[in-house]
Amino acid sequence: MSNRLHSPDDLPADVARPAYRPADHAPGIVHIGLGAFHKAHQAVYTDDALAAAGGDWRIVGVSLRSPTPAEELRPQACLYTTIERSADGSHARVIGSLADALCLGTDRDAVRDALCAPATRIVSLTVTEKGYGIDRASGGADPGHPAIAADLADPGTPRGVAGLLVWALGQRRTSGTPPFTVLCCDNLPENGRLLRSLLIDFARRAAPDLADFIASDVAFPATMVDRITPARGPGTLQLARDLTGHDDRAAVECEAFRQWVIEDRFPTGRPAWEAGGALFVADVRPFEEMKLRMLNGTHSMLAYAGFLAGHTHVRDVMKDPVLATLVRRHLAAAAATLDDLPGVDLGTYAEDLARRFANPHLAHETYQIAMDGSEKMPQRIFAPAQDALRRGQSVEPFAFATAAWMRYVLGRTDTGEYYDLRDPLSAALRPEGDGPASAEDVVQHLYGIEGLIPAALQAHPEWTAEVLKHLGNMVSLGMTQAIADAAKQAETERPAQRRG
Ligand code: CS2
Repeated sequence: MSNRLHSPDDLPADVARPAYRPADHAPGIVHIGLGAFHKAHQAVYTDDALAAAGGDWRIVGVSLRSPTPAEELRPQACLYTTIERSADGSHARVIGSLADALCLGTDRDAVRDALCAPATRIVSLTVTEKGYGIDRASGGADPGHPAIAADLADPGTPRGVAGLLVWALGQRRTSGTPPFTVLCCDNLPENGRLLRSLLIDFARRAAPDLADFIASDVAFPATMVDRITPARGPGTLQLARDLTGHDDRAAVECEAFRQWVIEDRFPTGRPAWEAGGALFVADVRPFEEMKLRMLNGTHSMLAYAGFLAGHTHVRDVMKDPVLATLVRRHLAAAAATLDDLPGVDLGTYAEDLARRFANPHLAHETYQIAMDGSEKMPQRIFAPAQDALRRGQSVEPFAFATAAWMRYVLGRTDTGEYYDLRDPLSAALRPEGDGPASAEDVVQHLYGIEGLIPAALQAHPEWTAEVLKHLGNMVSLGMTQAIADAAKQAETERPAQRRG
């Protein structure tokens, strides 16, 4: 007999489970991007909110392309296990906040119904940075993005985020249903504002009468989300079985830490996410900059340098004393670009991050974080680098991170192994030819990609000199030696100071 997870009742005593009857709560949220991060983050906060305050706030999860999440979840009543992994051990918790799991490709009518339902008051999203099709320079829609192009050509059968949301907002307006609140939960700078400008611009092109309505009537609260959630590894499902006694094909592993800072602008209501520890604030931006620059920026630096130095996981990078020195230097340099944030000690935040990265129980691959660099580098590395220049601080750590990314873009390790770049710009990023590339050629090539590296940085002689120095070392001496040289230099520098 199958022992598939199917009920929250039939679990060992030490497995946490919903402190409410899931079936008693109707859906109120549609979430687009039914991946591990959503299941480890927003769905957990919603589980806490339902337990504390009830309400019809369960989630209809939608994946745009892959039918796999729905296939995994539906046979188990959309229940799944989160496994928190820390020095305290592995703690299993079964989550009941997902009410249904759909795939746009195969369940189009059900997705449309969910988006149009008056009960749906929030549409939240985690589709990764590249999923939206935002032209960062204009803030509008990028007509070269495949989903934007397809949806502009056929707005009645949308496939992508902008097309789908604009279509649904149009349907709701026609039927007199109030619009839903749109909550972008991806690691983008000012994510609410960015998604708003994307939808307004998309509407201008596809449904012009909706643009002003979206601008005036739809709320796009900004939010900062945080929980390290590695892609599921081979041991995850076995661990779920060991802990819960059930076969759970949808289990996720994550760290114990989680944080959610949200702008409190939900005209049609929201779950009591504060019950799970979410912080509601008037201005998310300082929190978001702190997280994007310190956590994500350092992550990207250590992913490129670490991957090329032969480290598979973030925890291995942190065990390498030379790279660990560069991690700490980067954390301090990123902190030095931030304004004061009342109630937050950035030194403590940095120490906590170093500890979180070192978590020996999480198998978080450097190759996973290295993905989509062209979408991540601007807010994680280039923006703080520009602020460092403005503040008269050293750009060395950001130049090192940039050089490591540029070296990664070459697509081949020092020992000659090829790897897939996994970046929407990969065809443009990799310089022509397979022969050895000089640092100058690589920098010139990447500087020439429109809208990627800010012109102000390119024009700054100190910046380009630092990037060239590090990239030159990486190309000629190899990654290990270049990292060792950079760390030696870092040890002689004064740590980055925040200027008051
Ligand atoms: C990581 C993030 O893959 C990446 O680019 O930097 O997914 C990171 O783990 C999360 O933002 C943590 O909240």
